Amino acid sequence: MSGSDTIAALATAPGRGGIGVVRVSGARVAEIARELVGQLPSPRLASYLPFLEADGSHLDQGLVIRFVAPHSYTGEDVLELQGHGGPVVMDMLLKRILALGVRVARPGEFTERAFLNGKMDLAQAEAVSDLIESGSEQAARAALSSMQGAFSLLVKELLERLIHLRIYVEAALDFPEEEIDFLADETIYQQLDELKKALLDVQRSARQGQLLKEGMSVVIVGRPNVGKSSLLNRLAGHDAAIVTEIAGTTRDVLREQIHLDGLPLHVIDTAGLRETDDLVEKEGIRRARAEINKADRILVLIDDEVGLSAEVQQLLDSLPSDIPRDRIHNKIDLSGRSTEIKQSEAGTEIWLSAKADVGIELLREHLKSCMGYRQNSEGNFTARRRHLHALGLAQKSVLAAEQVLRERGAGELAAEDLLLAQRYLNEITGEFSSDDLLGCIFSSFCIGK
Ligand SMILES: Nc1nc2c(ncn2[C@@H]2O[C@H](COP(=O)(O)OP(=O)(O)O)[C@@H](O)[C@H]2O)c(=O)[nH]1
Ligand SMILES: [Mg+2]
Repeated sequence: MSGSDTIAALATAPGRGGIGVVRVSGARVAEIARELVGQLPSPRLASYLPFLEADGSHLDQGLVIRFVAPHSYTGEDVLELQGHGGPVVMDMLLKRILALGVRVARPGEFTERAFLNGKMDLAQAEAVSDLIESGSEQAARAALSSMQGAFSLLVKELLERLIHLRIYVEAALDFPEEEIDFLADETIYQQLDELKKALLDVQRSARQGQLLKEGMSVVIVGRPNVGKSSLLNRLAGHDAAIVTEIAGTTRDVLREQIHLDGLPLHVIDTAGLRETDDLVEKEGIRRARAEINKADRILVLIDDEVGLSAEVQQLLDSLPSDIPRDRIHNKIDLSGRSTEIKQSEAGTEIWLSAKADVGIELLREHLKSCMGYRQNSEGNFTARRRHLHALGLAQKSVLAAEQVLRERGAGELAAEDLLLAQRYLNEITGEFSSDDLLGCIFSSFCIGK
């Protein structure tokens, strides 16, 4: 990245503040410093100096810190100027720096340079923004941990397993005259199993991390009139949806964005699922099904007076099996049951009343814990949809590799699938490690003998 232009931007929020920070990064920093503060400040030391206009008059004074490449945030020469945090003063300072031939930084450009200069990988760079954007203490802690490399480390461990496996498979292909038939060797399958398990673990944690960061979308489904819209209103804290005793009231998909202790939750109310000839309701049900398939979690609402009827059972059976679901038994004010939460084979079951406002707290707590809200948030990290996608593709490729190996003993195809899986994992951290694989092969196998 040396030779890239020098950029500057206000690093603190615009507006009034005790201090405002302008950051400059790039090859011309030393020159800018001489012009702006009349000297080259010692690296990493805070120097209290006047900021100079072109004619030598003072425009402000404050602390100046110079960082010398590569020991800076961006990995380039960096100058940080801490002036008085008023919009006019900051503007004057920035203008003066730009007049020295510096360009205004694009959003995220400092971090982008940090990534390009190898100061952090892509997942870490993304976590920087997640940390700044975080809406809850949990999310902030998790983002920090991603920024410090917790997630990247897990990905790196997966990559190591994967590369190890590839060495095995590729060696078998490169040296078919070797006496041992690597591909028939059980260790390959053992390694495959371990890799699959590790991949699942990381996927699970990343999923959690993504919920914490991006929030969880929860769709409320159930037979007509069980109280879905009432529950949505209760969670939202206002009358978002129309509630009547007429079955089929809700036809459109309704969304409410709420926060549970800072964790974003997208609650989606849908038309009741039933057979109907009403054209509008039919369309509503079609849309409800579409929402269900996209949801992170399904709340199946059941009228506690009716219980698990054949219709409810049918509805439960019709839900996608790969999305977690909870059974919420509503209207306990009518059935006379008391509020309760319990784990059963069917998942979590909660008894409450949306109308009487009983047991809603149990549901809120449950949803929070599904999103990774824990008092002790150690081990959490944030992840993004992109990461989950890449992990999913890597998993698919690994499964494909296993299949062609087991069913056809096709080492070449398996090697290709494994290489693909490696690419997907590399996408997460953004590092394209070309084929350093050969180096690995030679160092871990005694080929020459
Ligand atoms: N007694 C009682 N009635 C409820 C409760 N929840 C909803 N209802 C009533 O059930 C009817 C249908 O509610 P609604 O929220 O529109 O159900 P939806 O069709 O599933 O959206 C309305 O008359 C609500 O007032 C509850 O917890 N207890
Ligand atoms: Mg409704």
